Amino acid sequence: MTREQRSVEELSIWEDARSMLRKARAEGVETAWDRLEQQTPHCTFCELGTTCRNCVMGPCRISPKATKSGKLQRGVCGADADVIVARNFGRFIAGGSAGHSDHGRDLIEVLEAIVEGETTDYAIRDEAKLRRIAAELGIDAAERPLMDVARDLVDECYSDFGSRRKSVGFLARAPEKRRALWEKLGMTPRGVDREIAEMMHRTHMGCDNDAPNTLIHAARCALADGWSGSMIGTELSDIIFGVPTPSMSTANLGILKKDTVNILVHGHNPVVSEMILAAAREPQLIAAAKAHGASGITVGGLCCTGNELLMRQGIPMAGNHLMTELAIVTGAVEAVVVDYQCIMPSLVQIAGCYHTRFITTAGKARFTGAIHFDIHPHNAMEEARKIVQMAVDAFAERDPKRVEIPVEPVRIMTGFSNEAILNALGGSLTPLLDAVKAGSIRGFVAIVGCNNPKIQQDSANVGLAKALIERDIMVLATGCVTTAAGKAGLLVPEAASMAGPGLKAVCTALGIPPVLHMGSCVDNSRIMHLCGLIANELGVDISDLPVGASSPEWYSEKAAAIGMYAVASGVYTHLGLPPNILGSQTVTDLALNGLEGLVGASFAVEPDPLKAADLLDARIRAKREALGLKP
Ligand code: SF4
Ligand code: MSK
Repeated sequence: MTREQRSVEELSIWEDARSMLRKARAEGVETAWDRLEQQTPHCTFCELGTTCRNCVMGPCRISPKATKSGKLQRGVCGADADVIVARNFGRFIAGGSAGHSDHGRDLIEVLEAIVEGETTDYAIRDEAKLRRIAAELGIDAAERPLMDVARDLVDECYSDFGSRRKSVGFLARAPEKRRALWEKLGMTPRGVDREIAEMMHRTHMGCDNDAPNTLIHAARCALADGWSGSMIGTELSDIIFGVPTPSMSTANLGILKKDTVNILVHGHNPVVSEMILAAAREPQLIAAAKAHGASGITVGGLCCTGNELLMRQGIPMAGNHLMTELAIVTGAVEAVVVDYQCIMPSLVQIAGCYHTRFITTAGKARFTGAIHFDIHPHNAMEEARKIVQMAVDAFAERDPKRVEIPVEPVRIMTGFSNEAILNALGGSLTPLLDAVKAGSIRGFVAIVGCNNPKIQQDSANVGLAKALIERDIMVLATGCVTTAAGKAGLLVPEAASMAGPGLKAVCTALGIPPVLHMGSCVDNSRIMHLCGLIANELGVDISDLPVGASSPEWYSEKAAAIGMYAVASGVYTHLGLPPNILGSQTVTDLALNGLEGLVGASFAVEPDPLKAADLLDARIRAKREALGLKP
């Protein structure tokens, strides 16, 4: 039976998305929403997490109904639903942790190439931050030559990926109480690759067959991501490309220009996209674009590599996860240049429907049918120039009759690194904490993560952000929530008018929005660091703070890893839809309740953004009361 196609209004809250969905339908272009309909209903066993493919005695599946005969209650090896669900979830978390952390490792390799003189395309742009981070990690950083310090920092960061440490380097940023708790629970992350490898080992047939024990290690694996792999990615990106500072930019599909060569950068790592942007700003390539009749070159961002460039370079954002296909449908994109993660394979086919060049740049993220440039630190700028030239040449093939740019861009404010926040506060957290104590800011919620076509695009991301700021709860945004909040007008200082009276007064005084853009997915580590700083300042644990996290429209393994490290760090975390764990009562109870007793925080699942706001509000209220503050 074919289900009736949903209206474009049901699929997204945005006019730019709706217009492009209509155009895609008219032009016969298939999108993620079409494929979701084809995939629905999903396999119940897989949704519940009770399928196992970990060996070839299977695959096995566990019946959700407990039968009298006990049939289909255990896999061939004897694993029950609890074991299978926990193993699957553990591997899911390991996948996400690997994605963020391998991204972090790529930054170490770039820093190493700088130190060893293998590249001149990259440089240490923030010497002060390099010395500060090095000193924090115990390296003698004061008087020695910069490259000697940088070399030691490279070694220090690589060591975090190995097996010889008792705990990863940046863990010292967490409050002492938290670290003691992790130690007691066997959750202290020792090495990024070690925890990921051990997760894979534990979930092999015949290893860790105790669901809670498997989940403890899943938390440890995620903590290695949040407090090491991602944190290294963030800190080294700042050192190489600069610490973000507040600036203005624009967002939505209106950032594409009818008269410019339009290049979209997509993926996560700024290593390639920074070079594309630098090449696109070179006079000879701008002249080449003009020779083709364009007025210049626009570089726009998609997903998190867009966030990285938005934070540091102020580039405009074309869209978030579910806008990636639709951006090409405008017919106005000469090239989509990707690195890795969250890049739908369908982009190859959609680009093929237009004049768009789909260009891959990472050996670990090749797409059949794409144009590939193998980019490394030694050849990055040279290859970036070739890519931009290719985009310029493609402009001649653009069909103006197929171009539709549906909206005008909206203004957004970006660049809220922790350094920028501290700077805005005059160098100390005290004014911020005073506002929290006075109740002007009742608390903070980080809204992070993706889009998922199962949810009307950005309805929950935006609905939750609006509901929280109305209650004087400041929102911190990263990842794909950024463009959502930006399009809703929440990332400008004027949005203070949408906030409750206390938050409104603070934002107006500081000239900042009530929703602060703090970066990409790996930059959630900035938020963990900030939690550590605030907890240390107050002399409490992170779980005592009036804070929460939410991923209302998440889809990815990486988002699950972020949620897991947030909870394990003591941050109550809302998810708009559940992971595939509901087939195990034990695992579900642990995630929703049991973790509270262990780590002082748990997950909550709630699809309705207003009810989610109630849950987060209640949490903040309780934490404020416990700190002796008015709720
Ligand atoms: Fe089946 Fe056990 Fe093999 Fe999984 S590990 S496929 S449950 S026999
Ligand atoms: S890009 S992980 S869709 S936030 Fe970081 Fe967006 Fe989610 Fe990817």
